[in-house]
Amino acid sequence: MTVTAPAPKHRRLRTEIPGPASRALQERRAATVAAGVSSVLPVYVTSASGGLLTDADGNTLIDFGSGIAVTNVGHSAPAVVDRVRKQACWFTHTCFMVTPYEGYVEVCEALGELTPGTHEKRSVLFNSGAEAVENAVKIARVATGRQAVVVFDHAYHGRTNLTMALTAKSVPYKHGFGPFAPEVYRVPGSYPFRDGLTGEQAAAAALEKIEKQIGGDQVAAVVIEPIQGEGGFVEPAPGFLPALSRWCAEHGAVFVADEVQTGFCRTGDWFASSHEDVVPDLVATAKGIAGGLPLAAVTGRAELLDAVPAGGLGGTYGGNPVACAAALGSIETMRGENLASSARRIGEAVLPRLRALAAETGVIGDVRGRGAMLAAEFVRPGTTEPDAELTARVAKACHALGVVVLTCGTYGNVVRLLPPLSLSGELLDEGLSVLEHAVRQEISR
Ligand code: PLZ
Repeated sequence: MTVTAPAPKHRRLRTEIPGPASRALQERRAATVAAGVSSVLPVYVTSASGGLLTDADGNTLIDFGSGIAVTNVGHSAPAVVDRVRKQACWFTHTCFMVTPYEGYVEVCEALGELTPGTHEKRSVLFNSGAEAVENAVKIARVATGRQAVVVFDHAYHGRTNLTMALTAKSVPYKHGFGPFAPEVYRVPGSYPFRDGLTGEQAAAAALEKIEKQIGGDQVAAVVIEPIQGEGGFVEPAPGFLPALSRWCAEHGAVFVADEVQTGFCRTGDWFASSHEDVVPDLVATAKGIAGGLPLAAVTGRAELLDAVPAGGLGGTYGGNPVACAAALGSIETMRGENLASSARRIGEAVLPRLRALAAETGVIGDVRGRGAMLAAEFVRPGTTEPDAELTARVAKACHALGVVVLTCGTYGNVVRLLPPLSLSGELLDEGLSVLEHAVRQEISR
């Protein structure tokens, strides 16, 4: 069967957003889908390509979210589609823990090459980012024989019991879901816009807490997002990550980089840790790894991963062959099209425009980000007081005009941009114009 998917080239609104067909689906959904799972913008998607989502009413919307930093190579990259199609014809599953297959090994080989550092590495595959982070902690505990895990303010690491404990924000991620896993310690991170500290100062504050409240010889792992994602696209001040990484090396603790959102060319490099030449002991990856199929990994020092005895790591679907095929197609696309440089070009186009918008309007206190992981933090003019209400209105106005933007941040006051790295300059420009219009419109209300 040959399937040809629609490939529109322009944003086009045929109805209000969401339109009648999406609204009808939303009604059906309410009667059957749990209320606990919500959607940012309930337009029901029928196809997606070239950075455009087409919905059930025939509207086409510019995608500045990439399904939360997943479709870095686009929604249906040819190399991903071809390899998935072929793999699905040959076999969909055997379970790597029962009878293995080459795709899993190939993905681990690629991860060993692409993640920072030239030391001997091993990888293990899972289904989701939370599972990867949780397993990184399991590995660190076995390898060190210690239990304490250090995490940071504004951190997001997932929704399983252990990763909820690692995540900072209560509502909506943790509220009512306790008790949480023990031996998790939270310390301040580095949030230059809000703490005004240099990277060295912020690291000293965090390390003092760790040494006084836990003890350097008790720490199994320090788990950190090199740029925080859900917590507000917070880029630590230079020097912060290297200082933590050095401290881990000196104290026998495992430095775990959660690159679930920052990985796979998103920040203009294969991994955000490389920006300051940090070489994590373990790297957790997911999202962008497989062009939209569920796959995740822990990659790191051979002696750490191999410390867990056979049978200690795994799962029925971890490293599913179709997901591995998608990952190989996605990595091939990133390499072939040099998507890291595309991400840098996106950043270079977007940052000056966001800065100009900040200067013009006074409602954006900080513009930040790297590559195609970009953000504007909304505040009341002249202060650092978060303006979540304006942020929500701006996002809503963008949605109504056919541009999918996401918000984030502990205070809900950050608009984040995560376009597919393959997005055309024309659509990027158009989406940004819509965002600028939305901000001007909402502040003049
Ligand atoms: N670590 C850094 O960003 C997922 C979650 C959205 P999963 N971020 C989006 C939501 O509301 O659930 C994420 C992340 C970082 C871990 C995760 C978890 O990855 O694949 O969602 O489990």
